Amino acid sequence: MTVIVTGGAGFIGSNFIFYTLKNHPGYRVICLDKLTYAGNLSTLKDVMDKPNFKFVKADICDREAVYALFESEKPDVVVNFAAESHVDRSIESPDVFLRTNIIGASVLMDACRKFDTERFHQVSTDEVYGDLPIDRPDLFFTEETLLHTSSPYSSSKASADLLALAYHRTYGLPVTISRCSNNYGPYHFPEKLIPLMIANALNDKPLPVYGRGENIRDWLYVEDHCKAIDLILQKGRVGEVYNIGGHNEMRNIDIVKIILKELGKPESLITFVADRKGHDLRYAIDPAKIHGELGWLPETKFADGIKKTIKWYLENRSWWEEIISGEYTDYYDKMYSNR
Ligand code: NAD
Ligand code: TDX
Repeated sequence: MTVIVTGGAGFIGSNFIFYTLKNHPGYRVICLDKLTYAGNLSTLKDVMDKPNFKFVKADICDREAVYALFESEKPDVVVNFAAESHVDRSIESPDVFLRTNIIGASVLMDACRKFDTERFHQVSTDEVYGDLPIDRPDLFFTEETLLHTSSPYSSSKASADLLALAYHRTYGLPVTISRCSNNYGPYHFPEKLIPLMIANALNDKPLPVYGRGENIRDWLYVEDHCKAIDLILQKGRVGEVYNIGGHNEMRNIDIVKIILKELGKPESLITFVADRKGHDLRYAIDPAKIHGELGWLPETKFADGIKKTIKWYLENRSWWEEIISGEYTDYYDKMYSNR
């Protein structure tokens, strides 16, 4: 079995590569990644020398490069994690989101058609459903919920989902789609809420909470997401969408307070800043379908997962310190200096 994992030098893709190599030692895994600001080759250093792993630097929008890779590797399965993934960046400059997240996905699907790949899995997000009201805890996103996006990021992800379903219906391409809630865990890029707050707290810098910190996200430990995708590849039905989430809703402010407490830092570091434009209020996944059909359940409780994550950031300071000392500093200044 040969699996191409796109975006495997990023947060979830790298964790998926580790999961796959560990749980399917007989598979060949090829990581295709452009190494944008969010991709780090150092993340993959422990698997680089494995005989059944290969890294290829390429852009998923580069049709020639993608076709050449498919021609030489003849993948059985393609899992597409490659994306521009940060909502705040999409608000500043949508273009690259449309290019990578939509055109890139279509190039990969064209390659799957051309080379008769047995499965194309599109890694999508709960953000395609828009948001839910904070005062209606009885409402959840199901696979039937209408797509109703808020940001250029989520619109680009929804577009790719629609394209994947269209390729299935029009060309019979064997696609599956998963829509997951917010992930956290090792190798999470420090522009996102949890790693940003850990890094700032450790450096005694202000913790910038958007609005009043009352927005709610549904957090899932990254390994549980990887396990769910693996199950969909093994047992999922083609043409189907599977929601992934662990009923773990939390307000941003509460997450930030947990991090401060765990690190022994004062709450006075919390700074309320201008809200995100179009800020989604609440995400909450109903995972009944993947539980009922595939038997998936999350294994890591948030209380344990956040401790493991903080420990990882403490033990792997060089990984994230290198990132926040590089060109990322310009981004941070631009986004937070006048907020
Ligand atoms: P990430 O930003 O950490 O990593 C993205 C990776 O894609 C990077 O390695 C980057 O170099 C690569 N990439 C970007 N553009 C590329 C291109 N044109 N060609 C090839 N490679 C390219 O993202 P992540 O948080 O790991 O998210 C992975 C996927 O999961 C995304 O599709 C995202 O929409 C989805 N998702 C993320 C979350 C979350 O909480 N992080 C939740 C649900 C779904
Ligand atoms: O500095 C911050 N302060 C803050 O209050 C940042 C970076 C975020 N926030 C808030 C905004 C959100 O309500 O925290 C919440 C989480 O923000 P992000 O980490 O940027 O994640 P989110 O916007 O929820 O999107 C994430 O989950 C769904 C991923 O980045 C997406 O790729 C995924 O699809």
